[in-house]
Amino acid sequence: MDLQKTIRNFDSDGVGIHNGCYFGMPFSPDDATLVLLSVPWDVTSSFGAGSAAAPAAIIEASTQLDFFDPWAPGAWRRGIATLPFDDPAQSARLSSASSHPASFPVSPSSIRACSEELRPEAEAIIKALEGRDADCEEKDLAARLSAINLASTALNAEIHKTASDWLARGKIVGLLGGDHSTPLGLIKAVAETHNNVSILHLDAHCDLRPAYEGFTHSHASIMYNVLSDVPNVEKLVQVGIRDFSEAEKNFADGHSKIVQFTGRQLSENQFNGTNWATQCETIVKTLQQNVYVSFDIDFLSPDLCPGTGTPVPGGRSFDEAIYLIRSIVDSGRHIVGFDLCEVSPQTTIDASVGARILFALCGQTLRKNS
Ligand SMILES: [Mn+2]
Repeated sequence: MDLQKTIRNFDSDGVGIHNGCYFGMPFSPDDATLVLLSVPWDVTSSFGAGSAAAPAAIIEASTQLDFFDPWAPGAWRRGIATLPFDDPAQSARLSSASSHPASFPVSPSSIRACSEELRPEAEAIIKALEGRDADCEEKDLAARLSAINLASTALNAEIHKTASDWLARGKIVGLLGGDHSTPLGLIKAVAETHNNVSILHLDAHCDLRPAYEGFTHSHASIMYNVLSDVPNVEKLVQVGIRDFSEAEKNFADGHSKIVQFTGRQLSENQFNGTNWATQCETIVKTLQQNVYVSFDIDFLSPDLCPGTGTPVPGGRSFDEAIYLIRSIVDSGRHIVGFDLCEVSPQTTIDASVGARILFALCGQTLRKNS
């Protein structure tokens, strides 16, 4: 079915339909301009797990949305499709079928199952590191770590391949995590496809730690890994960060590609009379023509994401976040890909806010991009 026919047959003002797709939308990946890739994976979450449940919960919550977006009216009509991913029943079957946690390579249909099998291994490592399990032997620890690192590498390779295939077909790809380790393969694929790519990284954290807790693909290492593995990303602009180590701060200050706008700095400017629109303009000016948005939900104030693994006080409001994303497109720049990570649907607020951020990201991405 072609795009126009699909739209004609779809009642966008009707009751939300549970068809397994984000927003209950009717588009096939072939017809849509934007495809959404779900990665239900949260193996290395150090504090609170649960973001592996985000894609399913956001799909569920997203059918409640109304489609009129005043800042991107009708943009969804260019088509938003949901790439198939593992449902819980399928994961359970795969999980019981695999005899060892490290059943490689990870296939897209077993991401959640593999994540669930490896999490206890990761928890054992974290427990030992925190001194809560003194009996855990060194070699046991090393074997567990190696299993997790191998699986994470396989996962990222898989995502890179899937994303590259869709990008080669002229689609824009958005990714739904999972924890913040999940978008590395997509970022790589986007930077291989487009020139002049900057990353706008919205987060309470810098995620610049090399191999946090021994995990090479930790949620806390994503931007460190991007800078070392994806040299054609030309700029990393981090906004809203408010919980970071001195080592990360020094690393960022000494790195020619990194620009930071800390949470405190944004607040101070605001207290001194610089309005949010002006701050957004300043931020966006540091980005190149093609922008990849990496959105950690903990960028927002914790009341909007109470379930997320590492909530941090401060944080921006919902409209401030959307206005910043809108400013990218207002400036004539293009959004060439995005991810939304670390939504942990412990409450209805978490999934509902996640779904609405996702819809706004889709709307701005589709608004002027061509
Ligand atoms: Mn974060």
